[in-house]
Amino acid sequence: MAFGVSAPVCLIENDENGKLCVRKQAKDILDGIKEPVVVVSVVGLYRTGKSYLMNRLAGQQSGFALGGTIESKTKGIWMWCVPHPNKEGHTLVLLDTEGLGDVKKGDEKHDTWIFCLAVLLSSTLVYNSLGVIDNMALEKLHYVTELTENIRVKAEGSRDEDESADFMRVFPSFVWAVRDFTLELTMGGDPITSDQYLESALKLKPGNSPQTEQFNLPRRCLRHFFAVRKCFVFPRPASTQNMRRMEELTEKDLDSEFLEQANTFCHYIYDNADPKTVSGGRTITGSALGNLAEVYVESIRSGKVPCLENAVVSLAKIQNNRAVEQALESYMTEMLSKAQLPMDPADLSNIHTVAEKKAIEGFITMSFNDNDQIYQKELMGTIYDEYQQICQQNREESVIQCEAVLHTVFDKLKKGISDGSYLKPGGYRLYRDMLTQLTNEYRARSQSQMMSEEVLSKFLKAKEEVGNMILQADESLSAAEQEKEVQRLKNEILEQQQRGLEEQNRLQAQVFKDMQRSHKEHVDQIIHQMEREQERMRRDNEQVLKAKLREKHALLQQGFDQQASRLQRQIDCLKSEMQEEQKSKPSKVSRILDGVSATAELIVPSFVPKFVSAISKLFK
Ligand SMILES: Nc1nc2c(ncn2[C@@H]2O[C@H](COP(=O)(O)OP(=O)(O)OP(=O)(O)O)[C@@H](O)[C@H]2O)c(=O)[nH]1
Ligand SMILES: [Mg+2]
Repeated sequence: MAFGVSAPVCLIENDENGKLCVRKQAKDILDGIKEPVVVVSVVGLYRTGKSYLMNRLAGQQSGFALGGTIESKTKGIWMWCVPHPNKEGHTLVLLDTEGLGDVKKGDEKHDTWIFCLAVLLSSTLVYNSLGVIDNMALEKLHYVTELTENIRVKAEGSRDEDESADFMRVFPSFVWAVRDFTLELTMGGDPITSDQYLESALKLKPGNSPQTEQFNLPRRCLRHFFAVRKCFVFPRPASTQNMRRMEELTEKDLDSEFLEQANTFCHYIYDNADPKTVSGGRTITGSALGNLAEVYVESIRSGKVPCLENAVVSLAKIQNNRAVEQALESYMTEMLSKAQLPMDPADLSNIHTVAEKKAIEGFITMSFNDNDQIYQKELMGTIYDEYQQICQQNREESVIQCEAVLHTVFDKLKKGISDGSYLKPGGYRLYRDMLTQLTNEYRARSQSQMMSEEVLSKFLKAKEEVGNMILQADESLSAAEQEKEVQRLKNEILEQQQRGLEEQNRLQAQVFKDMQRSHKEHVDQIIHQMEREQERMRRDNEQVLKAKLREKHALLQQGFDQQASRLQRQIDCLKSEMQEEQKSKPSKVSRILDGVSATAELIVPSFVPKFVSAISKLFK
């Protein structure tokens, strides 16, 4: 299987001052990814075949550099973005990390941060180790026991009582890949699955002596932080001789059982690894992942503990400003390429509707925790202003075209006036007939133009004086006839002005119709997005709940009654939180509606929103 074309690049490494930094090349690649990302990272001790396993996930023989010697190879965190093999519209981001525990590095904290970053950036974390899952293997995984010191979920001052639920909700799912596994998977003579193998290795010991505590700690951390745990065991892939040149080996040179396991592992990841989300159930795109990496690395650089809640706030600011910018850009590009001014306002409105829909879609995918729709309202207002400018330009273009027609059509009349042809007895009749004939001709030639009547109205008003002059000069008419004619002329001008006004009213009605459509589009899309996020959040919570119930059951079975009842309290809390969340849905929706409608009213005073289809569904 081969589905990646790009090559791995370094995402995070030490700069010349020995501090972690995000590499621009990788950031640029992520910036270009506007679709959701499934992020799989691998961590583990150095020289354990991590890079090789990641290459298999990329469907490639080579990519992440392998080392054939005892020296550690991968430095920092490397990234490889490939199209997701079976989730359309998703990118699979593989993160290969520097091997942990290389004594030559002499910087323990560096390893800790690599581990934390892998946890923070991924949606699935693969822990890779050689041999068996025994106490030693778990002791080497001490990084999990330090997660609570090195990662904060909530911002300062709002630390939750049940921190493990917070971690569980935001942490990736956990996969333990045991390499060079030579044992048989049986327990008490019965075959067991690799998952059962992992769970039995994570069993807690009763008692609370310091030794027992030390034994239980990594196990408890794994059980408490990672709601979804999975294990795969792999036999040795090839002979020692061959393994030094793994990159050159074809499938037939590899052990068939290894191949089978590797395929099962890869398919498990493709089918089950979720898109990366941050607190609140929000799926993030590649570009947001790049920003997230920068935010976390920045806090580590400045000596702070990375905090998920703060990161989401920083990320939201960056993402939302960019989301508004890009949505506007998309709107303008679409409008400028499709609209050919002057054009029928209804056609222009249709182009605007499509362009706005696309822009909102783009905005919604990219924006982030725009809780009070602050940025979306900004987008709504700016698109409206841009659209009004385009409409104004459309009117101006239409005026230019109408005036050109007017100029050509009424040229004859102008000539007649200037050479005095109408200044004679019976001249007024001639003038009037000519005016009527040319007015009809003008209308016939400019009827498709929205400003046609308005332009004509101004023209006729300007000609009122000349008409009166010709009338006064026409001696063939009696004073009474002249008087009647003056009145008729006045009425005619008024009628024409009325036509112009009606034309303008039709344009105004179009503005309201546009606003109505735009409002509906914004609300529909926000609610749709909110539903997706809530669904995701509900799933995350249910996963946490299930894990806690499972854990409680296990604790009771092993006689940890006190811990089990503490867990029960956490379960009750979580359940009531979930109920509250469900109950608050209608009020959230009406807050959104109020906010967006208020913005629409600000933009177009006296705008009355028509309520939208999606809402009735939500109140059921
Ligand atoms: N024993 C064993 N060796 C493997 C396995 N997979 C790959 N190797 C070999 O182990 C060596 C190291 O593989 P890498 O994939 O570079 O290991 P790594 O964990 O990424 O190493 P670092 O980047 O240094 O941490 C290479 O020679 C591989 O060919 C495996 O399953 N078992
Ligand atoms: Mg490596």
